[in-house]
Amino acid sequence: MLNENITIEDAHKKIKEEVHKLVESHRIEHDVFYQALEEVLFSIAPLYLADERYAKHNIIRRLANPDRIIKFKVEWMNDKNEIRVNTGYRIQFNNSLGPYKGGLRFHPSVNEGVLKFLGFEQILKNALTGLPIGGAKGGSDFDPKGKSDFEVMKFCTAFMRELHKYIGPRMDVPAGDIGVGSREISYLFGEYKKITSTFDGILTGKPLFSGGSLARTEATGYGVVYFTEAMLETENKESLEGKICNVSGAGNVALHTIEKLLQIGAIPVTCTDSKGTIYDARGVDLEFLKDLKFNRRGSLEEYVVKHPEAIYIPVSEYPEGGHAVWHIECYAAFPCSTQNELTKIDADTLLANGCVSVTEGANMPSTPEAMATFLENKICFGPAKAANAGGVAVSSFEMSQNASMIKWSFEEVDARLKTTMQNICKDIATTAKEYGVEGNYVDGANITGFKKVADVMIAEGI
Ligand code: NDP
Ligand code: 2IT
Repeated sequence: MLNENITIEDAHKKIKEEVHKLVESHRIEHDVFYQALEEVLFSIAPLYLADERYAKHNIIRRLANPDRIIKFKVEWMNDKNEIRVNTGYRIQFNNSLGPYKGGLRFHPSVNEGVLKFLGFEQILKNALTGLPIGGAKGGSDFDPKGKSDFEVMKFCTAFMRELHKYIGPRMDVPAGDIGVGSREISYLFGEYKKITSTFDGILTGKPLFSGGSLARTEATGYGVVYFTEAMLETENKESLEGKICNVSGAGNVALHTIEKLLQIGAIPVTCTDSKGTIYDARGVDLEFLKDLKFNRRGSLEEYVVKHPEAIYIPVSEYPEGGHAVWHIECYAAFPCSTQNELTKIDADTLLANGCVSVTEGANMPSTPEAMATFLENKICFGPAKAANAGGVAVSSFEMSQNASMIKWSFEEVDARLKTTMQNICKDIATTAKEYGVEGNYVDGANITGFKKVADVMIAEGI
C-alpha cells in the first residue's frame, strides 16, 4: 500500500536514486580493477593491432574475465563470545601457465574489485617470473588489527573451512599479502591439515617447521632491491650504494626492502604505516622496527620515543593530495605499502627533488597520473608486476621443494631469486626496445607478460 503523501513519480525518483547509489558504489569498488586493466591494454595496443590472432581469439575479453569468483561467508566468535560475520573471497583468474597462485589479503578495504585488480596483475607478474604459475588472489574484509591471537586463529580456521574446498597443490596455492603473514598462514595451514588429514603444500609462506622455504619471508623486499640494482645498471645510472632511499610501508615488503638496502650500503631514511611517517636522516633503526611491527604490532609513533632525533609526521599533517614520505629528498623511492599511495603531486615533488629511480614494492602504488609523470620524465621506473615478483617466485620455489620433499639452503634460494629478478629486468628491457619504447619498463613488462599468457591461451583453445 503506497503512502498517500508519496506520488508514484516520487517513488520512482527515490528508487532511481537508490539504484544510482548502488551502481556508483559498484563502479567505485571496481575502479582499481579498470585502472589495472586499462594500463595493460594501453601498453599492449601496438602488439594487439599488429597480430590479428589476439582479436580473432578474443583474448582481451577472455583475459579480463576471471575463470571464477568464489565468495563465501565466514562466521567466527570473538573473545567476548559474540558471533561475527565477514566475507571471504578467492578469485581464480587464469591458470594458463600453471596452478592458480597469489596471496590472501585481510584488510577492511578488501572487496571484489580490489581482488580482481590484484588477481589480474598477478597473472602477468607470475608470467614474468618464467615459472609455472597462474594468477589468483583472495582474502577477506576481516581486520586483524586490534584482534587477539585467539581471534585471528578463530577467523583463520573459519576461513579455511570454506577455502579448503577450492585449493590444492596442483589447483590453487594461496600465500600472504597485506594482513596475512606467517601467523595467519600457520593457522590456515593447521586447519587445512585437520580437515583433510594431508600434509600438502597448499599454501606458501609457511613457517620453516611447516614446510616453508628459507628466504620466502625476505623474498619480495630483497627482490625489489635486486631488480632496482639491475635496472640502474641497465640504464647506466649510479648504483644505490651510499644513496638516500625513501621507503613507504612498515610491513613485510617495506622492512625487507630496508634490510637489503642496508646490506648493500644504501641509506634508507623513511618508513610509514597507516597513521604516519618516520624520517630518520641517519638511516632507520631496522632492529627496532622489526620488533615494533612484527613482534609487538605497534604504531610508528613509538619510534621517536626511542629515537628523539627522528621526525614523526602524522597523516593529518601530510601535504594536501599527497604523502609526506615522497616530499623528502632522495635518490631512489620504494613505495611498499598499498595501491595508489603515490600521487601526481608526490611524483612532481620527487622529480623536483632530484629522484632518479622509483621501484614499486607494493601492487600498483603509483596512480596513473604519477606513473605517466615518471615515464614522461624518463627516470628509471620499475613497475610492480616486475619489481615485486620476487615474493611469488620464491613461493614457486617453495612449491618445488614441497613437491620433491627437499629443502634448499638460504643461499641457494637467494641466489635463484637474484637471478630471477635480473632476468625479469633483462627481458622487459629487451621487449621495450623491440617495441620501440626503450627504457619504458611498464610497456616492457605488460607486453612480455601478456604475450606469454595469450600465446598459451591461443594454443590451448577454448
Ligand atoms: P603487510 O601487512 O606486512 O604491511 C602493510 C604495510 O602497509 C603496513 O605498514 C601498513 O600499515 C601499510 N598499509 C596497508 N594498507 C594501508 C593503507 N590503506 N594506508 C596506509 N598504509 C597502509 O603487507 P605486505 O608488506 O605484505 O604488503 C605490502 C604491499 O606489497 C601490498 O601492496 C602487497 O600487495 C604487496 N606485495 C606483497 C608481497 C608479499 O610477499 N607479502 C608480494 C608482492 C607484493 P599498518 O602497519 O598501520 O597496518
Ligand atoms: O602480490 C603478490 O605477489 C603476493 N602477495 C605474493 C603471492 C604469492 O603467491 O607468493
